[in-house]
Amino acid sequence: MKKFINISDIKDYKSLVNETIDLKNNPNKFNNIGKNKVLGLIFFNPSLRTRLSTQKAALQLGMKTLNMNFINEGWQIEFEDHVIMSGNKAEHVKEAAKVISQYCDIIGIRAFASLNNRVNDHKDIVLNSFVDHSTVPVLNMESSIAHPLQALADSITIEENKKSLKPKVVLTWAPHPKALPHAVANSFINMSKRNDYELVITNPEGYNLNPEITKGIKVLHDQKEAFKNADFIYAKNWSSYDNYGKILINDDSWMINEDKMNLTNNAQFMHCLPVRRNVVVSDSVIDSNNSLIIQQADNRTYAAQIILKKLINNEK
Ligand code: AN0
Ligand code: CP
Repeated sequence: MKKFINISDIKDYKSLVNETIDLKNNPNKFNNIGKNKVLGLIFFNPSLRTRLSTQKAALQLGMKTLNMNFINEGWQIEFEDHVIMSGNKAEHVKEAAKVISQYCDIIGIRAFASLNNRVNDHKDIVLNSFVDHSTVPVLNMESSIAHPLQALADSITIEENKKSLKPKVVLTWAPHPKALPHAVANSFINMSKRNDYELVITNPEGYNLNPEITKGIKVLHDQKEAFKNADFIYAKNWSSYDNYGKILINDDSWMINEDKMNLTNNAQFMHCLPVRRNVVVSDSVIDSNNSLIIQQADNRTYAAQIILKKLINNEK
């Protein structure tokens, strides 16, 4: 693997899941393969889990890490070609990516969607500029359109907890006061397609996701109908895709609560975190024995570790 940008970079998904579970049972198995190598973690947005779990993954492979937070530490970077750089942006990605590549053997990038220009967000300009101009492998730590490390951790969590071969997995929209990106939902769907899940998406009208990604998947606007017989409820907010980046309604009747969980097949609750309690999901659901949120966050370490291993060794 020369880069990890999207779920499609994984060739054999099932064997990767098995390798990751194996690694979780023996996390120090490859503790020397990253010796004398450096992972650079570059953040254009905040993070808790991604920042710490990816560092931990690197440490467990014997790698060292460098962190830089471009929100308030770096020069403002220009990503457009052929511009006269007389404004606020002091440095072009062409130089920044090559310079960072000299200090790091792998570069992780976090760069969320702007949510104000769908065409540009689709181009995933920040991440792809680093792919184009770096001379070392690039790791997606959530870009405009994808969060594949989260999706890999989520599928490990489902594998560990599923009670049937083909569980019913429901991806449900939930309310949120801020406009959020589509990346987590997109990668969750792309990951589910690689697994034997019965995936159902439920969201209010106006909140359908990118039709190219949801093609062939059942989308219901009736949340309670969708919850029937579900084995896993994966909650996530996203802003409108059609009316790009906008909050159309913030219907709090879409919050996940016990009454809705009672419609399911004793489903387990999932969320990528961070989560707003009693907005997205009630305390009673998030604190119940059926909540998998902490296990999901734990699995982020092993997801990152297996991907770093493949990037270090250029394995399939
Ligand atoms: C981000 C999002 O929805 O993409 C990150 C999730 C991992 N969430 C927030 O900004 C709250
Ligand atoms: N789930 C996740 O990516 O969390 P952070 O935004 O805290 O990294």
